[in-house]
Amino acid sequence: MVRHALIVVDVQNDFCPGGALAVKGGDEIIPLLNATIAETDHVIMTQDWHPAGHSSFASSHPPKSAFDNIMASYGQQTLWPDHCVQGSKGAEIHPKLNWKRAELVLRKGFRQGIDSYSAFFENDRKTKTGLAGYLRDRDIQAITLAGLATDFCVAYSALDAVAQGFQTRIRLDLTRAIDLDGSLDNMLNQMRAAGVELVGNLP
Ligand code: VGL
Ligand code: ZN
Repeated sequence: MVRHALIVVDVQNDFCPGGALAVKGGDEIIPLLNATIAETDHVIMTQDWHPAGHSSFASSHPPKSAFDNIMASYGQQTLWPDHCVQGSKGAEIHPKLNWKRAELVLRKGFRQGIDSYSAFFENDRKTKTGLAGYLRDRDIQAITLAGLATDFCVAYSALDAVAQGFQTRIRLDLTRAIDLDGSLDNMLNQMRAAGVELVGNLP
């Protein structure tokens, strides 16, 4: 029997309508996500968790604006509105999500100078979050990814998961995208090429 976990990425207030970095329809996925959580043995959630003044915030790089790019020490970095600040309401997991069954809540993006889209490696592509080791220690070989946003944190996590040898599926119907400058098509193509199984459809 292949042991399997559902990884619910960043379903936090700030990524839902009304939040600081709202993903269109971000909260629409919650009812079906809850039904899926209820029938899954092992549930892991991630939580984007930035210190105030984080280096991924446009406000830390005047006169830059949100959605501009900068060259960070580790490469290109998109700048975002201030979001998911540690301890804020916006950083909380959405109250309608059934978070109680989460066996692990993995926080990421907590280092001042590095962003982390992926649940496995930070944006320098070297710093590990520890998730691969956790999954291996628990004999989990297959994962399904859902959550926000399809083309950033979910896609980066999926690409790292296959590269780490996990059997990896993404439930597109349980994600919603930011779609910045073609990022959705670009990441869907990269995931297909890498061997991520794409299941379901975006609206
Ligand atoms: C995310 C941009 C910045 C995400 C997080 O969860 O997809 N996107 N921080
Ligand atoms: Zn973030």
